[in-house]
Amino acid sequence: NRLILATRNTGKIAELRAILEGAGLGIELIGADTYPDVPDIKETGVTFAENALLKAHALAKATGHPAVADDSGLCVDVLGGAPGIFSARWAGKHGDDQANLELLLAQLADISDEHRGAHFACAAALALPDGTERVVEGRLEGTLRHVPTGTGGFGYDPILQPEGETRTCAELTPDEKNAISHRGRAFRALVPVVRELVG
Ligand code: ITT
Repeated sequence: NRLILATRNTGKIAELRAILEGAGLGIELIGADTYPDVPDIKETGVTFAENALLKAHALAKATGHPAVADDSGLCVDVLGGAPGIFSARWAGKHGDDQANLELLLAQLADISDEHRGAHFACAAALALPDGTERVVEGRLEGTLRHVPTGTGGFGYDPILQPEGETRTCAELTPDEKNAISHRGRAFRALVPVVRELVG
């Protein structure tokens, strides 16, 4: 049996492989890049869960195999939850992590430390070719630094300091990040569901 990882984000793919292999799923994990002809999926949902399901269903239908998808983002308290589902294109161009992070820091320049609460959110969706679907969510609470620090991870990792940590997500090892992250939590919760529905 195959499980398609319905994402083109290389940072996510690396983390998903580590998380799912660590859970001992025993199913072959296939990146969406194996199916280059599947057109880009329009993320028209208004929640992480809706968008994750859209991506999982599109790949399951196109490939005839079960697919998991991740929709995720950074939700900033003082911005009412933004960038949220718009995290990947906050500065305009989809996937320009550097520009997104810089714009966000500029928007928060006058916000003091005690008001810099934020969390990462992740919806992990599973879809089968017959239309069966499941979705679970995970969060990582923290605060936002003023200056990016660390070289690990991707996206907004250099500015998110998890609760109880002195380092940013970009200073954690991959295993340390996966152990506490929104993505780690969501996909570990999805594992028993995959076992039940995919085998
Ligand atoms: P796919 O849709 O192909 O999965 P994407 O990059 O477009 O890839 P999203 O729409 O879910 O994915 O956008 C997620 C964005 O949220 C991503 O670009 C990052 O900027 C941010 N993000 C998500 N998880 C993160 C993490 O663990 N660390 C840092 N930033 C993260």
